[in-house]
Amino acid sequence: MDTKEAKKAVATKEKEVPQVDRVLVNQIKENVEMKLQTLYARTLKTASDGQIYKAMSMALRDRVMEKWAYSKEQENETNGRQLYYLSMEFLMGRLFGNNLMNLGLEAPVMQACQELGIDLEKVRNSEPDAGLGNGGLGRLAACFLDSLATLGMEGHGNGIRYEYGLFKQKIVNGFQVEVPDPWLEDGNVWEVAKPEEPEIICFGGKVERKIKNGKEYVMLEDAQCVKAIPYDVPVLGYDSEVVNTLRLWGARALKPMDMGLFGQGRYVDSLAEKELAEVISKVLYPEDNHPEGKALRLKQQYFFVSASIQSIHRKFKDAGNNIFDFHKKVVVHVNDTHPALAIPELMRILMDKEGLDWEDAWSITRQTFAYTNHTILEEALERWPEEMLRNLLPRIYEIVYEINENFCKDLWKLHPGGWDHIARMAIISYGEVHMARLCIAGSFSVNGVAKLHTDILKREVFKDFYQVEPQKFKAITNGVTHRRFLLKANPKLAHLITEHIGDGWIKHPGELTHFKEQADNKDVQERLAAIRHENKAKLADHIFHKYAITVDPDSIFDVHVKRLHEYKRQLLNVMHIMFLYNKVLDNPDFPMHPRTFIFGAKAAPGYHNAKMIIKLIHALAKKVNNDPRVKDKIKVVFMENYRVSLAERIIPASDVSEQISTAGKEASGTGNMKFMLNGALTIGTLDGANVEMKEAVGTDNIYIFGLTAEEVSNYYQLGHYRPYELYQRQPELRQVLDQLVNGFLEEEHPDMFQGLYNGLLYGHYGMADPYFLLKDFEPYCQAQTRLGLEYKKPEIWWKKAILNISHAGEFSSDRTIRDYNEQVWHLPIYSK
Ligand code: B1N
Repeated sequence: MDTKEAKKAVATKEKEVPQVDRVLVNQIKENVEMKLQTLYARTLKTASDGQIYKAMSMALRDRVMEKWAYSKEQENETNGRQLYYLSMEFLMGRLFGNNLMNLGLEAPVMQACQELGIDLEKVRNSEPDAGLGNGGLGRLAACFLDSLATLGMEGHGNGIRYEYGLFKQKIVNGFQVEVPDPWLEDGNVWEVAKPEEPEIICFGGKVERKIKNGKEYVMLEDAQCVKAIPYDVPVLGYDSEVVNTLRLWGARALKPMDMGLFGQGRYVDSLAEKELAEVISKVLYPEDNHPEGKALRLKQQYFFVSASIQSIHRKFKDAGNNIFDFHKKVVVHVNDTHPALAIPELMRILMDKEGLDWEDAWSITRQTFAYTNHTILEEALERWPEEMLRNLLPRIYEIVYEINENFCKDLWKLHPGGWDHIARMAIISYGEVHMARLCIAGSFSVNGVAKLHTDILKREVFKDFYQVEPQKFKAITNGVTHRRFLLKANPKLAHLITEHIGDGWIKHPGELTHFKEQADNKDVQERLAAIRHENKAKLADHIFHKYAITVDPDSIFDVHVKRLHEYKRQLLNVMHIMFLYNKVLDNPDFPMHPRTFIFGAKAAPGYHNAKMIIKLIHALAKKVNNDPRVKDKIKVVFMENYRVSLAERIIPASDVSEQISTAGKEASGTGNMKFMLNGALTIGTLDGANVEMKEAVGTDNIYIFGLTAEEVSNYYQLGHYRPYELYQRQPELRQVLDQLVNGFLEEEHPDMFQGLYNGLLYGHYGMADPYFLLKDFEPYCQAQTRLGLEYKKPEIWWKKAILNISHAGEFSSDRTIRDYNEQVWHLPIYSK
C-alpha cells in the first residue's frame, strides 16, 4: 500500500482496515510493549490504562521528535521570516489523537491496538485535556497553530505553562463548584523542558542611568528577578514536514533556596523566594471576557512577554542577523491586549541592550507587531492603574510614558486644542494605562475577528484611531480546525464526505463546496441522518451513565455549549424551554417534536449571575425531567465540565446549534463554526460570524431572529427600551418570568432566582434587561417553532444540513491563516 492510499485509509477511518502496512503495525506493537517495560516494568496484562496511554504516547513521541529535529534544522538553514503568536491562553485539549492523525498513523495504530487487545478509546480518554485557556480566545490560538503547521508556515506559539489549567467544574446540588486542575501531576509526555535556556525577568527596583565611555546606560537596581524556563511542545501539521514549537514558560526562582536562612535553621523562610517566583505560572485566571485587575495577572503578562521577546531576540542574533532587519525576519502577533507589554519590552531590548536610539527602536517595533482585538465589551478592555505599572515595571513604565508623550504630540498636530479628543485616545489617561491604545499605537496592523465586529471597532470603539490610520484596520474572520472538529471528532461523517468528493478537503477545506451536489441525494441524506443518530445514541449512553437521565436519540438535540455569560443569553434559552413546558402543560397534545436541551458551560468563579443561571438550568432540569405530564417531550441536560474533549463528543451529536448572543456583543464566536462543519443547523442572532455564516449558507438554511446590532446600539443610545412593557403586554412571557419567582421551580426557596428576575425587569444598576432577552423572546420562540416544524420534514432538514457542511470550509482556520498571511504576516510557505 503506497502512502497516498494509507492516508486515504486514515482519512476515511475504515473500520476493517483492508491491508495496513504490516511492517509498520508490527513495529508499533513492539514499540508499545517495549515502552511499557522500560517505563513501568509492566506488560500489557499488568499495565493500567494510564500506563498504556503513556507508553503509546512515548512511542508516538519518538516519531514526532525525529520530525521536529529535521524541521528545526531546516528552519535554521533557511533563516526565513518567522511568526511568533503571543497568547496568555492556548486551549490545546488532548494531543495524542491529534498527533496520531497528523502523522497518518491512525489506521496502523488502530490495527496494532486491535491485535494487542488495547481499547484505543479508553487510552485516548486517559489523557488529561491541556486546558490552558478559558474559551474561544484560547481555542482560537490552538486552531491557528494547527493550521500554521499544516499550511507549511513557520509560526510558533508563546505562552505560559500554567501548573493549573482552567478549573474543573463539579455540580453539587445544582451549583457549580470549582475544583483545581493539576493537569501536569502525572507528567506531560508532549513537552520538552529546556532548563539550560532560561531567560531572566525582573520586577520592581529602580531605574538607574550610568555613563560609560560617553554613552548612557540604563540599568535596573534592586529588582526582584525570576527565571523563565521554556517548555517546548511540538506542533505537528496534517501531512506536513513543518513542525512548529509551542513554547510555554514556567517560572522558577533564581536560587532554589536561601542557604543563609537555611543555615540559620529557618527552613520555611529559606524557600520563600522560590514560592514567590513559582506562583507566577501557577494558575490561569478563570475570567473569560472580563479580566480582573490583579497585580499577579500583570506579573504573568510581563513574565511571559519578556521571556518571549528576549528569546526571540536571542535566536535572531544567534542566526547572525543585523538588528536593523529585525522586523523583516520577525513578526510578533499579540492575541488581544494581554501580551501588550511585548511592545515596550522590545523597545527596552532595542535601546538598552542593542543601544539603538528611540526613533530607530520605535520604527522597528511598530513594524514588528500586529494586534487582534477580540471583544468590544467595555468591561473586558484592559486598563491598568498607572501606579501599578510604575511600581512593578519601572523601566517599562518609562517607555510607555514616552510612547504616550510622542503619541499625544502627534495627535496634537492633528487636533490642536482638542484636549477631550486627545484624552479619549491617550495611552495613559486619568491614571490608567489603556492597553488597546498601546497596541494600536505600537502595531502595523489591527484586526477584528469578524466583519461585523470590525465594523463596530471602526465605527465605535476605535473610531478616533480609525480616522487617523484607516489603513491599519482589517477584518479577518475567525476559523476552526476542521481536522480536529470534523475529521477526528466525526470520522463517519468525514468518511461520507470523502466518498463523494475525495479527501482533498482535508487540506483544502474550500473543496467542501463540492459536497453541495449531494444536497438532494436521498441516499446521502439518509446516511447523514444515520451517522447523526449513531452519534446521538452514543451521547445518550454517556448521559445515561453519567447523570442517570434517559434521553431519546430520536428527539431533537438542541445544544447550547460555551462559557456562561449574560450576553450569550443561556437564560433566553431557559425561558424558551419554560415557554414550551407551559404549552405542554396547557395542552397535553401540543404538537411538538420531542427535544433534548443540552447545556454545557463554566461560569467565572466570581460571576454571581452566571452561577445562578447554572443553578436555574438544574432547577428546570429537575422539574421537567421528572414531570410525567411532558411524557418525554422535553428533557434538559446540563453536562458538567465543558471542555475541548467534551466538545468533540457533543458537537457531532447535535442537531441544533444555539448562537443567540445579543447582537453586537459576540465578537465572532467559533463554536458556531464547529457545529456548522458537522451539519447542525444554527438558530442565532445576526451577531459575530453568524452574519457571515448566513451569507455563506443562505437565509433559508439558518434560523435567524432578533434585534440587529444597529437596533441594539440605538436602544442603548436613545435609552428607550422598556422591558416592563413587554412583560405587561405578553402573557406567555409574563408567565415564564413569574415562574422564576413564584416557587414554580424551587418550591423551598422561591426567592432563589429573584436576582435574575429583578435584573430583567428593573435592572441592578443602570438599565433593566441590558441584553434584551425580553425583546428577543417572542422572535426566538417563533424561530424555534419554525425549526421544529422543519425537523419533521427529513428531506428539507438534511438538505439544509448538507448545505451547511458544504459551506463550512470558509470557516476553517486554514482560510483564516491564509488571510492573515496575505494581509498581515507575509510568511514564506514551505509545502511538501
Ligand atoms: O474571543 C473569541 C471570539 O470568537 C469570541 O466572540 C470572544 O468573546 C472571545 C479576556 C477574553 N474575547 N475576549 C476574550 C478571554 C479571556 C480574558 O481574560 C478576554 N475572549 C474573547 C476568539 O476571537
